[in-house]
Amino acid sequence: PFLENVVRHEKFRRGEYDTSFIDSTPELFVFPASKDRGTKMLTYIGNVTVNGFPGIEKKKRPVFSKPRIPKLKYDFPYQNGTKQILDQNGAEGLVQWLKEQNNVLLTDTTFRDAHQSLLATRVRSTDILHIAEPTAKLLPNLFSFEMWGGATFDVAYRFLKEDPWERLQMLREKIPNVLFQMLIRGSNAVGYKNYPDNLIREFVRKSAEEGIDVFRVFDSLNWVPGMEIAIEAVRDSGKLAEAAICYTGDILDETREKYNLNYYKTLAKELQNQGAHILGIKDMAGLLKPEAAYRLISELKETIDIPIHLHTHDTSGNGIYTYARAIDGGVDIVDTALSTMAGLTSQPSTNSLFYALEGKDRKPNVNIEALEQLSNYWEDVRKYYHDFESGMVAPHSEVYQHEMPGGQYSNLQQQAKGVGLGEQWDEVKKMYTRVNHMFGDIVKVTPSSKVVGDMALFMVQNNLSEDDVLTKGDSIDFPDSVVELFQGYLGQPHQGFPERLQNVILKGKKPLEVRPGELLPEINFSDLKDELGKEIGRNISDIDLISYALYPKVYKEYLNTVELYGNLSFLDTPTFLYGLRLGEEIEVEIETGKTLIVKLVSIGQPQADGTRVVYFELNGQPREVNIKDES
Ligand code: 3PY
Ligand code: ZN
Repeated sequence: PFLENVVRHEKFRRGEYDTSFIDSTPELFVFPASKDRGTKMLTYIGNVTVNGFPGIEKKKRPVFSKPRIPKLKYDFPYQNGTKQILDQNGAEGLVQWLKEQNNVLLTDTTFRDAHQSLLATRVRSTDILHIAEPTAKLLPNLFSFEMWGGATFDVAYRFLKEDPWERLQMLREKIPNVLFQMLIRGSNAVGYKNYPDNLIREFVRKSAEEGIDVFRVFDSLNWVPGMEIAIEAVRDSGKLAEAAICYTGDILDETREKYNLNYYKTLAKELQNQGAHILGIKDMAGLLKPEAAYRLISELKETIDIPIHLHTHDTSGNGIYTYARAIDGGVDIVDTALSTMAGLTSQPSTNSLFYALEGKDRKPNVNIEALEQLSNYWEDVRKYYHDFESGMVAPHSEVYQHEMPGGQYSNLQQQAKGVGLGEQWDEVKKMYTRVNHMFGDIVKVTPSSKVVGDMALFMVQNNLSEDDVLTKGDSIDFPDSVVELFQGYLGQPHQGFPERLQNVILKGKKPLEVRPGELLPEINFSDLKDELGKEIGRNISDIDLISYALYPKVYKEYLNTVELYGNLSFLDTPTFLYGLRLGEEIEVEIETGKTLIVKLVSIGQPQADGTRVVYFELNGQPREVNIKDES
């Protein structure tokens, strides 16, 4: 534990400790082989082999081929990119540089939104880290990598049992030349509720310090006060504040007045005045039709003078066309994913966009051969996560009706299965549309989209119609998230809440009229440090504190898992998800240069107490662990 404290300490990480004693007294560092780490890992492998992985059907480990690493050479030094421009010229310098570019720039979302939207956010750090260096060397001209934030933060702790900060730190080492971008939900940070202002500030400060350069800040109701603190904190950290408007509705539909071109222009001006360096247009569901994109972008270019960054999802199949028209309209940056992680609920494919823009003067400056070879890697890796695919195999133009964000589709589907509504998925989607209508046509993006999803599940489960809700609402116990939305805890929707429904849901409770952050008490980090310190008995870092403050329960569960199984991020994904086949042998590099060889020898019959003995060889030595068979 002492050493763990040392290596986690910030001074140590920054290389400010004098560590010359390591060289002068090497005997201090001769340890008996840690049996413990080996046993912990075998316990995990034994458990997942016997009981399967939570949330996926238990089955024998499928046979996977080794992911293809690019054949193109990348054994040369990193070429300088946007990261160096920011570091040398500051945020304003980078904005100036952006304004001077003619070719459209790209953000690659493969490491974040693409898998959030296709694979329920389940892609593990190891799979990203393995391809990070070739990606950075072969695609040095990207604007940024979107690689953090959104749902990746809590999914890392909750389901992958790994530390998202470690992902950031390790990726930063392998990608020193291109900006790192994250998605932050304004006052909801990387969570689903409003957090105290000082936690938002602290989270942004620390994320910037650990390597995030561009913060895409949005509010789930497009409510500017909900974004203020985050924007200010990003500016204070010297990084780029990309304030984003969530696109909803359809500016081409004259019968839908609520979110018209003027609405977007007014918001864009407000965000520029708030201090945005870049305006993001976050089309989280992929509702922005090609001609709407052209009109919106060209009008916004006339309205504001900061660069514009467009994000869409390809659910309808129209994404490339939308980008092509946005590029005609003058958009500066667009978000795409490598082709084998693109399309459908994910972003449009970088590879396809490259070809679509051939002959155009603003086509992006990227190496298509590199794109194809990097895509091969992801084609192979994606197979590991097959059980998390949503089952969508073709474009869904129905998205223009249900308006469900790409990142929500596969997650809500998992949620529906979890409550036994897997078979009624079509009904849930229809209900989602009706709930949006009942709520007064709100912006639907995390967390407001989750509330719409919760209500849709609740209504399908309880067989409730819109009418039932309004007439029998007094006796209905609505989901907490729905009550909180109508209380104003996620902020205020454009044109307010529908009053009658609000009264039914709140049952006399008073809604908020101010920014929730103004009412929440600030976090006392020193008390929190004592509290957590008592529980986990080691030095507490800023990172521990922030993660605990954001997700107390999830973070503690994560720590318990690490206590039980050790650091699982070293395991390859097939073993992490499916365990081993009988007789199968794997190598696990538990730290640089230290590799364990694990072989599954046999699995004993269940014993009277419900456990089985699982027999392994660890580095050639027989080892056994007792595993409770949950079946
Ligand atoms: C998130 O907030 O995680 C999103 O991706 C919203 O689109
Ligand atoms: Zn998105």
